Amino acid sequence: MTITSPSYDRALLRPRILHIGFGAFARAHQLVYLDEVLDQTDGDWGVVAARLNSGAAELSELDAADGLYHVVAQDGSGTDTRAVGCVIGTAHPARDGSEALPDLIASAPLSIISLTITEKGYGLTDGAFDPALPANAADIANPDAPRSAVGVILRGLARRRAAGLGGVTVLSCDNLPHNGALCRAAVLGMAKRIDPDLAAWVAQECRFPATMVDRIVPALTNDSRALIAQCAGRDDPNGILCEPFRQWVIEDSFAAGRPAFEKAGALMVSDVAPYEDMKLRMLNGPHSFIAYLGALSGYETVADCMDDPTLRAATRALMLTEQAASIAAPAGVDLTGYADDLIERFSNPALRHKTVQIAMDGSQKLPQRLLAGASVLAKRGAEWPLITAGVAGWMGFVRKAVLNPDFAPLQDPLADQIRAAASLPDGPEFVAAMVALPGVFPADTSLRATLASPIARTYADLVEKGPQGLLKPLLGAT
Ligand code: NAI
Ligand code: CS2
Repeated sequence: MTITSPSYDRALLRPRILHIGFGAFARAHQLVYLDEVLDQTDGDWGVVAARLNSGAAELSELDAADGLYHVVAQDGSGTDTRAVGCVIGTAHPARDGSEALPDLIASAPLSIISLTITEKGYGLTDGAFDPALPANAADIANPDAPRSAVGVILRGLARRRAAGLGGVTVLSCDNLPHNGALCRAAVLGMAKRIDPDLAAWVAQECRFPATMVDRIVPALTNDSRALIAQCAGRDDPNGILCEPFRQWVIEDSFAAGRPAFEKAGALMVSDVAPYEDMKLRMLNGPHSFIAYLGALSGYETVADCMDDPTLRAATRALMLTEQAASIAAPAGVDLTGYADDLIERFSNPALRHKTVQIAMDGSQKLPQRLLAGASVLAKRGAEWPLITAGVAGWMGFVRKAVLNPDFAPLQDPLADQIRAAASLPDGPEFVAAMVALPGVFPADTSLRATLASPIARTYADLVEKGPQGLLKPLLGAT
């Protein structure tokens, strides 16, 4: 059993980064990069790991372990275990009080607030700050006791400004297109409604770089926890299992310095957009396609789906004939090779990445993962039958989850509206109600109608013939 442990002096670390959303992904991605940077450069880039909602007990367990936790990377050929040491403290409002995170943001050493708060955590609709969403409305009405991530950040920034300190970098690491700009829109959108002077200060002093983040990190299960215990030599509730592959592309625009992320292999660039588009459409779109059509086929994991010849071929065809055609590849990237590597990564037998996990929050994922590519193809007069099959799969999945809770839980911020749609007769009425959900299909009415037009027929095919019966003829046609 070999464990790579921090080689740097942990006593030198100070609270320079606040990570909000210390879930599965951050543990295996941003914090591993930072750990490797520290191994090479020493420095004082310590992290305070925070969560806003659940998970206070796990954070206390992390404190009890002196901030050390384990990341196990595994594929068919073996495991690699790392003890990560960059966490120097934890914060949770329910445990430490509502000023705990703003206190940190307003402290002099703090330079970066990094985020993995899921797509829904930004409080956006159609890519814009939505003041009507309940969490946003509550924080606008009561900015001194915020509950949303954006409200907490603003409360901290307001105190930072009052203390005469400079701005910080807010580093979104969520799977959103142009995540830096969207994060900025969310923070400024709320700031303008709370205090226009604060909004002007944030716009001037803070930076919101875009990032493309990639590493497949399934939620911890009893099985992965047992494997981590075996590899780490102790039970570790904050440990995580992931694939060996990782990628991070970061817009090099920081307000108050940054770790030398490039030393751990991150690509620092001036324009992240081509990488974001490639990853969201080639990886995440097919991931959602597999999640919905795979779950409806009775498959528990992504790797199980890749063992099914029809789903495997359909996923690759979706990548190469539709999604790849909708993007401009980053310089030097061969999209066929990228697609083949993705199919290999999806086939990793060790991860047991659940289709039902990826299926959650579909209303927040479909726009950038599937409908964005369809929009490009539609404007060009090309066809998008596999994307349509994925969208029909989403509708079939959520309907089945509403009507049969033993099949899968319905987890989505629009769950109430989805339940209302699923109470309609199965067929065109249900499909039309799903298309009309806020923020999923494009706001442009003509484009929305074009994208929606093939879906009722494809959905009917899915209901009548099942995923295999729907996909096989599409493969013949592509
Ligand atoms: P997770 O469920 O382990 O952690 C999610 C974190 O977000 C938790 O701390 C949770 O409390 C917080 N959160 C959820 N809703 C929130 C809200 N409305 N406001 C504030 N915080 C909220 O999930 P995981 O795997 O860490 O993924 C998080 C995000 O990271 C994903 O949604 C995605 O955008 C991104 N990501 C995940 C990858 C993965 O393979 N797990 C890979 C690439 C990106
Ligand atoms: C997945 C992603 O849960 C999901 O929706 O599609 O989180 C995926 O694992 C990552 O983006 C891989 O980088």
